[in-house]
Amino acid sequence: MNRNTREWQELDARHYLHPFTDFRALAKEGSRVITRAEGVYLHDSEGRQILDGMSGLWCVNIGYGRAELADVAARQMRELPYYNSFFKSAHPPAIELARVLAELTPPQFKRVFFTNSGSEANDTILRMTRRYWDLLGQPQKSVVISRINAYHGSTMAGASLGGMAAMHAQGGLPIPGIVHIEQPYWYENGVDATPAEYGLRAARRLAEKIEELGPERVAAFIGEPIQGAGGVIIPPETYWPEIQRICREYGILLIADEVICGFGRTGRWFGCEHFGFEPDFMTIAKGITSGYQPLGGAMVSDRVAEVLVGKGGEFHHGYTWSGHPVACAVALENLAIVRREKLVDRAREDIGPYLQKRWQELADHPLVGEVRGVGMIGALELVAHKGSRTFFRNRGDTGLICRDHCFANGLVMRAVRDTMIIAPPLVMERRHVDELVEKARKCLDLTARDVGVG
Ligand code: PXG
Repeated sequence: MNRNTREWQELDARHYLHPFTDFRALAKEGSRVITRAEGVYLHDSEGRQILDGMSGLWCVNIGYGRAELADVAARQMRELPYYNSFFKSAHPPAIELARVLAELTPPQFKRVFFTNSGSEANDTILRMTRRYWDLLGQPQKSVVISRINAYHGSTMAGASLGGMAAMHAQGGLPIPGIVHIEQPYWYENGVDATPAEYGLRAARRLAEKIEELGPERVAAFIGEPIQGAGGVIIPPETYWPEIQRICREYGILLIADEVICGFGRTGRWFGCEHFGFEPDFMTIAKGITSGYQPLGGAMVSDRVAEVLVGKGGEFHHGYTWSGHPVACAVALENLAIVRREKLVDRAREDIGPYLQKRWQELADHPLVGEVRGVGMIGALELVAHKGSRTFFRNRGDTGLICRDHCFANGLVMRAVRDTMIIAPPLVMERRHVDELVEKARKCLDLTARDVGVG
């Protein structure tokens, strides 16, 4: 596998269809080929070093190059590379991981259903939710309420649960029985209110939608504690407690999609603990293995298990790789490292607050309308006029310009429309945070010059 950049790009353009990509445009431009990584740095085929401000895709929480994980994977492949959990079978890595997850998750969770991704976990949860109400003799309770601009994956159910208009426009989505309400995006939607007031207003959209549909038809509400792919939308602190109150008032299930927030990103093990609510299901993936193996899961609360397990009957659902032994063994070692190195406490009390303090310094930049963040996640809203909260006319163009400057200057910072977002590895040191913020400022300057702001 020793080719030069040009050769990689030609083969890539000819044979490889990338996710979320304009195939034709990329084939013309050529991909950036990442060849190796160490700690918090990526290295590309041109020998350039790039600071990874996104932990891969929100997942490499313990950083790259951890030999312990490679060793565990090799050992597991020699001992038992594969066996399934269908037909009354099981194996130690999956059982052990299920036990550890019961320990790490909030007290209402003691059971997990393994998948290979967050998308599959959300498909699983949608089916479990409907089966739950079915078993309770209320099959008409089948509608799931989600939010506009949510991201819950790319399978048919995942993309339907998500609220991305561009995804819905391709392939006849959403599938029936899924509806969307306003997202709790104070900076865009709450100009006339304090964050606290707006949080309540946004949460009450759920009650309005339930009343409109009829509570007897509504099965569940799903939300990311913080919307990641939607642009790191951090709801006001009044939002989640009110959502929980409404779910309880109407007796509907509450699903927290913890694919990004889970495993320490916010400075708590799970985002619901940061915001103080108790979901009935949690979607998990990404940080569970720090990306060293594909793995996801649906955490099932006791309330749901009482019915799904308690009432018996086969649940006709599962994947060949559900609870894959190598993925589970790697997850166990990854979680042991997160615990041993106290990475969650560190995100809450040490490196997280340091990142947030330095990140906030960017608020004085003429392009930056809002700086937000918590733990090891953050966002900058780039705007045309910060005083009047005026967005750019062609939303998205400025974000792309800034993102390209970041790449050219050795930093991965993602753009969602004109929102610049970061979710760096939890193992970052202060010097890495300093480098990230300094590079971000430099790229904001370059962007401001290009778009004529400031
Ligand atoms: N839920 C959430 C909250 C996610 O962020 C998924 C589900 C789906 O997980 P899988 O493992 O099926 O990808 C995700 C994934 C982006 C981006 O552009 C984010 C994700 C995936 C791809 C791109 O920020 N998150």
